[in-house]
Amino acid sequence: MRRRTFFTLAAVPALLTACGPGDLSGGPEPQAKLSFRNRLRIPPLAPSTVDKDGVRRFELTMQRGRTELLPGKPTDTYGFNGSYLGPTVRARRGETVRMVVRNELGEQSTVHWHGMRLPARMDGGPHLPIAPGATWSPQWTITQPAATSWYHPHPHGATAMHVYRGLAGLFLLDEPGGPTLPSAYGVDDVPLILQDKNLAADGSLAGDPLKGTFGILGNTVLVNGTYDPYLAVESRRVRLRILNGSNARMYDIRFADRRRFHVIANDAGLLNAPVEVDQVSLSPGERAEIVAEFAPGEQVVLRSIGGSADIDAGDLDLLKIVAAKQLKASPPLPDRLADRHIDVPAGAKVRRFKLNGHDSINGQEMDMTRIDEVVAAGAREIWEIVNNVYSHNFHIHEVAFRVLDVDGAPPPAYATGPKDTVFVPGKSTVRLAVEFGQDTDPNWPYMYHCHILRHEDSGMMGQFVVVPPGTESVVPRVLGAHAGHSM
Ligand SMILES: [Cu+2]
Repeated sequence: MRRRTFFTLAAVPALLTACGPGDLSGGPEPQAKLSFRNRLRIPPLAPSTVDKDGVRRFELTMQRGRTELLPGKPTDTYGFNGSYLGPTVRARRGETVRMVVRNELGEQSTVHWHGMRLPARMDGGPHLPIAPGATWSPQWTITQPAATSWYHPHPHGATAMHVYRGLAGLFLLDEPGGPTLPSAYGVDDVPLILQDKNLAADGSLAGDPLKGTFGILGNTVLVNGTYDPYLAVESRRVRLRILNGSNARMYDIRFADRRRFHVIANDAGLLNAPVEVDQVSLSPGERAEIVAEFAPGEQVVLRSIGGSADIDAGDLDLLKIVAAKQLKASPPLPDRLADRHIDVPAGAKVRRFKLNGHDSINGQEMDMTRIDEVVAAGAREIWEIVNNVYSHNFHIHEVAFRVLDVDGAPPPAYATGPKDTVFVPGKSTVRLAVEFGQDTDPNWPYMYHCHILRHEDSGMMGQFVVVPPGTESVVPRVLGAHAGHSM
């Protein structure tokens, strides 16, 4: 009934932005106004089984398909267990999971578990290709706190295209005994995967994600693959897990009426306490969990406002939230959410990373055979990211970090939680307190890189290994073509 009412209200047809084949990357800004005609798709939860050894098994098949990104205009896309995006994997701290990944794309790819603390051989970076027709089955025990993580391909030089075509999914980590928060998936705990695309008039994915300064800055924003979406909610408080899954676009997210809401988590887990704001900014790869309140019967639009960065769009609608005439009560938001402190000791090691142009770090392009940094297991270090050019960001595999400062000033309170990806504005320096894990392997590296995928693919990436403390100086800095490695 509510749904019918909604369609009556929103009966005015939307005008698509002109987006012919000439309007490719660097083309028109996204359309500012939507009419919210389509119910937001919610990625299904991934089913799982328990193997004989007690390990929880998930199956993900990378496949090609056709998807109506624009209604009535099916286009060629990639997805996991479907034609576009992937199911939401959900597991608990303490569990051992086995991910059975089958590649039916007809071309090589990889699957990286973004935000996951795990052994380097399970990480799914560019050293772990899955050949066409092959299956890769990494497993690991989840040792980290609750977080909104995600998964996506990471084949060197082809990440941008594989993600752009649709390969991405959420990987939610729960923690037994955690705070009471909205957690009914798709009901009051709703994922929002933001992606911008250059959709041609026939609905096909246009643009070259490896061209221009930033690759794809698209003319159409999709949420969970849904164009022009609305979300119907039935409870007073709703948790939104927002992932910027775009190739390059930044979003500065607020409600159209500027209502305040609470940020409860950054990329790598809960803040120690909720932080009240009226806006959050997310660069590609970053996540935020927010809790917003709604009044019975109201409708409010979630928007991205034009910011000052060169990867911002102008003001644009993302999603309309339509509250039911009667809303269920929600438990109060807890005052405390976690007790986590990512600090570095006095005299901590400092590493500096200069981002150059769009294709190198410290003057060097990514080299699969070169180990750039050797880190002791369990280390706490300061990583200083120096950016003398335009917008970049920085993602470090395996770790959680805290942003110490941006050009000497502390980050906004809502961004002081555990993170794994950070925006590095043009002509700025960002310092991070980085917490490394205990899994060691001198032969298999983790990556750090710009998560603007055009830059990552072009070589703005480096490699580090984590080794037993005291062995740093004896680790070979050149990776041989040893067993299992594919260069
Ligand atoms: Cu970059």
